[in-house]
Amino acid sequence: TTAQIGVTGLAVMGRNLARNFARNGYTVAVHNRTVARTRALIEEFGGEGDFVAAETAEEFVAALERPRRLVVMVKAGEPTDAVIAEFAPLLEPGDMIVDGGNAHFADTRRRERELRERGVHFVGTGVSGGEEGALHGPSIMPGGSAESYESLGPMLERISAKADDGAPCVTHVGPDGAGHFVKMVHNGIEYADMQLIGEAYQLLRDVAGYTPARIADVFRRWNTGRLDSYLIEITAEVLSHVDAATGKPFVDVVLDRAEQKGTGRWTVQIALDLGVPVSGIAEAVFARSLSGHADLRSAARGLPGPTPRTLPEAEAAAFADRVEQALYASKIVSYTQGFHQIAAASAEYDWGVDAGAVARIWRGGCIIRAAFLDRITAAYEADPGLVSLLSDRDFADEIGAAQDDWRAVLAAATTQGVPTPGFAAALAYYDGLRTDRSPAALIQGQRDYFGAHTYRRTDGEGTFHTLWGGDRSEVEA
Ligand code: NBP
Repeated sequence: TTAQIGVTGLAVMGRNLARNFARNGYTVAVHNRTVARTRALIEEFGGEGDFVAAETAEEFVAALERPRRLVVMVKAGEPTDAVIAEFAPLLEPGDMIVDGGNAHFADTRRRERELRERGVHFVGTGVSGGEEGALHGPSIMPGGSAESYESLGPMLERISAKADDGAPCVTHVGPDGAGHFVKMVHNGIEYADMQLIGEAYQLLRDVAGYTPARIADVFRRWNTGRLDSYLIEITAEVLSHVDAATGKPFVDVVLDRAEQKGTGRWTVQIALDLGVPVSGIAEAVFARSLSGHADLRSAARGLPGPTPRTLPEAEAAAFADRVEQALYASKIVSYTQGFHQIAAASAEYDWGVDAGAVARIWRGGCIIRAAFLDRITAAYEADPGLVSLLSDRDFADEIGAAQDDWRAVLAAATTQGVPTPGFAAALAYYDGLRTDRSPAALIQGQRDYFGAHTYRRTDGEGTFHTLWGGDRSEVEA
């Protein structure tokens, strides 16, 4: 037998991806460092399609038709390098290694360069949607050479999620690390979305005085409108769930310390390097971090705050509507920031990423899938050179219509002591961009005062310094 594709690394993701290929009619070679996993896959799911079980790297490579397509689904980091080191000597020019793990894009760039020297295509590929996505159709974000996409594209399109209009959720994102970069920003946006939803929940609870079950109903209603999305849907499910042991709302028995695996942190680290303000994503990462500092939190427990006061029932429903406006406006801002980061990296690394296509392939098979993404695609289709999502007329109109409520919600949050770093950062970004004159002028003055760092003037060309320690005359620098 010759297999059209091979998957090595058969933990949850690899196993399900291999099954997905097999269920779509491909013959799939399967391999795992620990042979027991390979045997278990064949035993449990061998009937689902044509699998070729390989116990050694040599058997695995020999089972693949040429040019070989070899998908690596192992733990990101050193395991990926170990697997590449094991397989690369067995491959021939034209073969393809598809890394479907959550690799750092800089690692992907390095691996692609190294393998290119051997004539092997390295295709760093973002795969979103977790275990279920891998089995039933993920959103797939492949990088690498255009030539490799010609060979892989049709197979990836077959196994990918399909959006509501039937379009496969996969596109060739761009060369080398572009796919993994876009996957990383996807995860960063996911952090921001979750944080914003969390803040909306907290406001409905503490300001509107709603129970979790009632908040679930509010989210269900929102899910029929412009916020229609997977995350809003599962939020309603989680909020309406009752703990069997105690009979309490599930959300009240879960320890409030959020964990993270690191792609959100990468997004922020890299944004800092690129000089892109992704404040919404950063606040989401920091909020998780803050929640985990049990020592700081217990030390702060006695600090004074406002007297808790919930709204009278008659005002609560109107407040909930305002929270929807604030959530939607903040969401527009966090996507604006994420797409800015993708555009900045695309320019820096010469990737030529099509932002509209990225929004299109996030419409299915991934955690941030949402009706809203159609709008982003439309915005970039209307103007491929769009500087910012906020400069799209429709988004600008919507955020303009939301702004009074957005501000009112933040005012209430501040007065009542409900932390809303995501909503607040989004509004500060919006106002920071909108403003005619920012205090950056003053900062330039301060920098020139203490460090002779110079400044430019609003009324002409050139760079200047004021002799602060002398007669305060201005000199050309
Ligand atoms: P894990 O990330 O838990 O990795 C386990 C796999 O890596 C096993 O097959 C293991 O082999 C293999 N492996 C390790 Br660990 N070290 C190895 C080495 N030195 N040489 C060869 N193989 C090695 O699996 P996962 O949760 O299925 O995720 C796979 C990839 O997909 C990861 O990069 C992950 O970040 C990414 N991802 C995961 C999700 C998700 O929802 N879980 C979603 C999207 C992307 P063994 O069986 O011999 O120990």
